[in-house]
Amino acid sequence: MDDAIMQSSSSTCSYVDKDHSRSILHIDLDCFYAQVEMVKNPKLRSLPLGIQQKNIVVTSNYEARNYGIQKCMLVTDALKLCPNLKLLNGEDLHEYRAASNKIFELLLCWKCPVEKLGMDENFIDVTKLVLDKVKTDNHTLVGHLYNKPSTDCPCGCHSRLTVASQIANEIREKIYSDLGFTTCAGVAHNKLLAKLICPLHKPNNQTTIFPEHAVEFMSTLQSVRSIPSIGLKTTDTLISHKIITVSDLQQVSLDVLKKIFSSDMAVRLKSLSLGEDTTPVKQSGKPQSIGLEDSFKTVSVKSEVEDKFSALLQRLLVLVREDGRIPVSLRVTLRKRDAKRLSSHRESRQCQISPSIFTIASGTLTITDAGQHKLMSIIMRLFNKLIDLSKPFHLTLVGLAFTKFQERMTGRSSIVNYLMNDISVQSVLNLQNDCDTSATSMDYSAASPSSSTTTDLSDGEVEPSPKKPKKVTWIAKRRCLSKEEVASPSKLKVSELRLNSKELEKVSELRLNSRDRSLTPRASPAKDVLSDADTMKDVAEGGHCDDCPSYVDKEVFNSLPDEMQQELKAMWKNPSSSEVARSSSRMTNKSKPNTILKYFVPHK
Ligand code: DCP
Ligand code: MG
Ligand code: MG
Repeated sequence: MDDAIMQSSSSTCSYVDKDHSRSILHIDLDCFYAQVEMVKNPKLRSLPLGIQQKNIVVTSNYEARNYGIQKCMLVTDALKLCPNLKLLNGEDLHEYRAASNKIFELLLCWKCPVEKLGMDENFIDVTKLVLDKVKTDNHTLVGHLYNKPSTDCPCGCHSRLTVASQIANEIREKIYSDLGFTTCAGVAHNKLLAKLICPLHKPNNQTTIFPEHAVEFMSTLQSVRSIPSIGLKTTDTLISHKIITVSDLQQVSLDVLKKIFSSDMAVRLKSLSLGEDTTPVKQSGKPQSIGLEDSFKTVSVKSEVEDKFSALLQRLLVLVREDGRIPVSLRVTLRKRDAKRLSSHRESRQCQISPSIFTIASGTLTITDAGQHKLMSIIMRLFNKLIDLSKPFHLTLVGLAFTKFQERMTGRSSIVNYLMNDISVQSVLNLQNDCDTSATSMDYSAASPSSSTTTDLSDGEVEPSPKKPKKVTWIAKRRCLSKEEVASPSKLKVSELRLNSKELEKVSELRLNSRDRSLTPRASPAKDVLSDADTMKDVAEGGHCDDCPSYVDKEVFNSLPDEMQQELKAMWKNPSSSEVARSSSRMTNKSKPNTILKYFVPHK
């Protein structure tokens, strides 16, 4: 690296001034896919085992690694190293995902923020837990320590990280005793160091690093690419400026970096090279999208593509069923090979789909044959838009993903959110009666999650995304709605609540759109189909809700989450202070887009 762009890193090593208050763990499963197979079939433990996807060994157990087998090695090369290698097909990720979810759920038991990172890794912020424990007794570090400390850090981080190492050990033991998996853990005061130190003593071990050794540890990383948030493009740019190792990055002056990158990026890169990272552990929820891809040599015939999609869809539906949310958007991805240029590129198209394609039976997401048929026709329609069938085509990958889901919030949030959430989906129904076609020029670009993905709203299977309750968007699409596509399963929530209450009486000139309700797929007949008369009727039989007004269906009330029951009770005690009451008072204001009004259609 050029001397001219180097500066001494000593001035940036003053770790004592930095904030070391957090205690972060990074936990990674050992040879994950292989372990899942070994837990399922313990006889495999003594064999060298490789997990094969296509012609690649994506991972292998440590027995096989003794032969020199590495992740993502060609099967042929792996077999040369270890002719006795037992190979299992790992293309169906179903069981790996299930194991991953079990581990995540187990980690939640510590009541600390857990951030899932890929299938076999999680960050856990144990700061609070450590603060509770650090006051008691003397603590001994568990596992390895990256370098002995020369002096104690005045902020007390050594003691805290020592306690964190005990918690890491406790968690790892629990994962092993409950689920049978061995893991590695990294313990540090930030995510970057915890992740990078984690694999230092593999397998089945853990390593702690104190902040004072961050700079030195980072300087041992050979490539800037080893830093998790430095991607391929940044790596290439750095390399083109002869910044290759993390040590190079530590030494290059910030001014020089600012000439190459934006100021923020330059500062971030510099910090990362020094092992500094302030990003929080963000509690993971459900994934934003659920997708599968299938890659192959070449497919050039439409019927073959259809078969590939059909097989993918079957597998994807299993995942969606497990997830439990109702998909409202579907993306199709193709990788096209350009035979002339010997290159390939991906293209995607997505469209919104009606939640009514799915049904909820006994709390489980299901899809009928007709629903599957419909999904296949949507997929092939998107495919037709991506491929000009009048010309030859060569595909090397097809992918399917459900990219948006209808939230089914319960209890955790205000009842107003519960309702609002529905409103965004529900409102499309109202557009049957309330249409303004002049709004078709609405800019839809915001709905596209990435530049490589186009959101196709011209498809028949349209329904507004729950997160984007833009009335005009729905208006633009309303002409495409077929009868069965206008149902909203979330509508059931309204039916369940039977908000045919005093609040609703305030807008007695409004009526529930009974046609919409009868289309609610999730609803049992007893609950979902309320006639106009029902909406004002007293249904006070059954249930144990002593505080309920007489017009409330007590059975339905009792089936609501506790928090929601409490919220309703509070509302009934003091209507003026409740969110719902506020919502209902807004109901007469037609200009507000997100009011409960959207559930109702004015009498004609
Ligand atoms: N995986 C994959 N393709 C890759 C890398 C990994 O399909 N290029 C899969 C197989 C792994 C799993 O992801 O089992 C987790 O990846 P890790 O990098 O954590 O590797 P392992 O858990 O297999 O091994 P290690 O013990 O090194 O963590
Ligand atoms: Mg792993
Ligand atoms: Mg991993």
